[in-house]
Amino acid sequence: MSTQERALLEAVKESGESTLDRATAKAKATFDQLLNVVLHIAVTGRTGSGKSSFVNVIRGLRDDDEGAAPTGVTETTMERTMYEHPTMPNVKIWDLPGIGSPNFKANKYLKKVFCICG
Ligand SMILES: Nc1nc2c(ncn2[C@@H]2O[C@H](COP(=O)(O)OP(=O)(O)OP(=O)(O)O)[C@@H](O)[C@H]2O)c(=O)[nH]1
Ligand SMILES: [Mg+2]
Repeated sequence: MSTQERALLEAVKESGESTLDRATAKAKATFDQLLNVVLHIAVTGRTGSGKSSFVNVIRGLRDDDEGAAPTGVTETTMERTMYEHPTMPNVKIWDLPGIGSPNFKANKYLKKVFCICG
């Protein structure tokens, strides 16, 4: 038996399936599942710390490009906004308001931004 055949047999055994076809189908299903995973990344921090600028850089945009997150020297982002990654549509980047301003006090932040009640 060749090294390749031994490796194949070992892979089928490790998959917990009885045949190569079944192991292949299982691997494909797992792979498809992984491709469908949505990754949400939330960017938070103090007002004016550069969150929206960071989101734009991650998306390969300049601040004045169309579709870029608005940036500014005064408090700018007033509600959570989702942006898609340019090449990975399953990656969602959330630009959040700044924390700690009178509009978004630290102790009310989560409730106000995510409507988490309780
Ligand atoms: N010098 C410098 N300025 C930056 C940097 N990142 C952002 N800025 C500037 O800082 C200011 C605030 O940037 P924003 O990205 O709007 O900050 P923010 O955290 O989204 O602000 P809010 O939406 O108000 O919470 C803007 O004038 C940006 O151009 C940086 O890395 N260096
Ligand atoms: Mg902002």
